[in-house]
Amino acid sequence: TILVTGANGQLGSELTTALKDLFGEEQVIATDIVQPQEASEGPFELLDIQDAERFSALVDKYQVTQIYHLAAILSARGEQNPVQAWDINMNGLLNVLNLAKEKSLKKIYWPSSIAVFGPTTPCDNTPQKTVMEPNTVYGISKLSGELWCQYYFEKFGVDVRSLRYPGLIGYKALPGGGTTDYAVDIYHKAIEGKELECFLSEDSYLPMMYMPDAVRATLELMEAEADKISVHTSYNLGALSFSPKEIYEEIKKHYPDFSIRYQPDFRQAIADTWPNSVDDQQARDDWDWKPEYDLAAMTQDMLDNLKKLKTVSV
Ligand code: VAH
Repeated sequence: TILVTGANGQLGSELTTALKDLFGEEQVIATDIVQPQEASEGPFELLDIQDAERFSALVDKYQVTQIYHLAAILSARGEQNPVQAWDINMNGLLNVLNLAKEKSLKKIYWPSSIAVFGPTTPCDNTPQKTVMEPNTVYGISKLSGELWCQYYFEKFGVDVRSLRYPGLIGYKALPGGGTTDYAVDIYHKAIEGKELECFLSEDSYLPMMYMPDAVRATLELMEAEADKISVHTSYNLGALSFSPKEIYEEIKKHYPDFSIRYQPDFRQAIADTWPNSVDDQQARDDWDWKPEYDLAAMTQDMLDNLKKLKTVSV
């Protein structure tokens, strides 16, 4: 059985569905700190990832063999309350790693992020191994988390796998509290006929990825033979890179009247410290990673699906 934390989140909701499709509804236990807004098929349990006792009890109750630990505080929200973000992100991960060690769980998945890089990192085609001096609490927690994952692998043989996701863009659930959230919001605004007030400047390049690629990458990494995995911190994972201006121009091809206003706020300073693009050769070599969606294909698919969803809900 697989247990997913943060299952209501932007990534969690999509990965939970994909895992259910693969392994069966009853084999995937969705957990989150709040009830899901829409009831879905299959088991759901409330779980605060910092509650080690309840976590352990759930693992026993469902005879869990794998955990996808997705619950976390994202970059922008983390800066509002740094110590709390650190506690949630680190205690949650350490609870998972300890459970894996004590109960000999088969596999753990834990997402890292391009936020592990910082102002001193080379920002174009950022290498797998490079200078890492993140200056957000989220980035610090992800970098520390990567090292904890490697530590548990080396000392205790825990099979924990991880990807440094870029900004993720999907139509099913909204992100919450990230620096890349504008790239999801922009599609909603275009369809609603509203102007986007963009919290990043027009030329802020960031690495991004369409959700189907992110979900596929995750499942491919988790299905790969253990001896193919050479990186035990976290893999760089690339797909596309664009600026607010470029995604805006692409959407304008579909909605010529769409307008955008640039109003950079504190998130600009975060974006400025992150790469423009990453080198993901190691993931390509080890387990054959290859992205499918470019900006045009993603935009077409996002708009088609969002339109469908909005018509249903009206
Ligand atoms: C954030 N989307 O903005 C997350 C992230 C690539 C960045 O991990 O905080």
